[in-house]
Amino acid sequence: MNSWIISLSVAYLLGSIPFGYLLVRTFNHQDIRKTGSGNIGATNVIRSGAKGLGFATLLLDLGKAFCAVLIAKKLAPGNYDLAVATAVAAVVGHIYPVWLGFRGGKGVASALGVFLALTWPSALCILSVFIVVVVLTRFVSLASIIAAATLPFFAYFFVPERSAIVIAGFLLITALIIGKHHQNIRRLLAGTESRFGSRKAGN
Ligand code: NKO
Repeated sequence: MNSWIISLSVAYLLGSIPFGYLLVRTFNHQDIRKTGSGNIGATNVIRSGAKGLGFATLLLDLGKAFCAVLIAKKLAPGNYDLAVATAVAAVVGHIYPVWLGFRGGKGVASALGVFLALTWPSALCILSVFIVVVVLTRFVSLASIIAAATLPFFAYFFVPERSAIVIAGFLLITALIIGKHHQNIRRLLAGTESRFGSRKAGN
């Protein structure tokens, strides 16, 4: 029981570190939430003109989530239910950080981080889907939504255990990511979503 409490709270806290917001505030003295899409994720940091900070945001958001799952695996080796619940806690921390009034990112980089630690072949498949959609459409948001939708299938295929908690965890991560992209979905349907590499801010 102790390992559950420790893993889930450490994962939430790690996940809730808003690296995109912190890096842009520290180095560019701007509030990333007030530019472009207003998101604190790597895409919007790059969109704001801070390429280096954007890549750092991607790596740090991915890394914090990866570490959260590694800690769970160390605390309770072989407990896959706990590892998946911890993955959910890390993504929830990123999307709903207490520090930013529970208004955080969209969970894309952190989902990739947790799946790299949970079942890396599934992460590579999800990443491939993401890359194909970005190359074809240049919509990062659409790539994130489609990658998130395929995530439970790849994860189900590659996981060593298929308990109810594991499956519910995968579906929850997908639902959280797609739900957080509701404004992007509206813009995609309206034809006003900004494409990666274009200067237009996607409000
Ligand atoms: O600002 O609303 P926006 O247009 O920024 O952002 C939409 C975007 C938000 O997500 C991010 C995260 C960083 C994406 C950088 C892509 C680098 C490669 C990572 C691939 C992840 C694929 C796995 C997806 C799992 C669901 O969507």
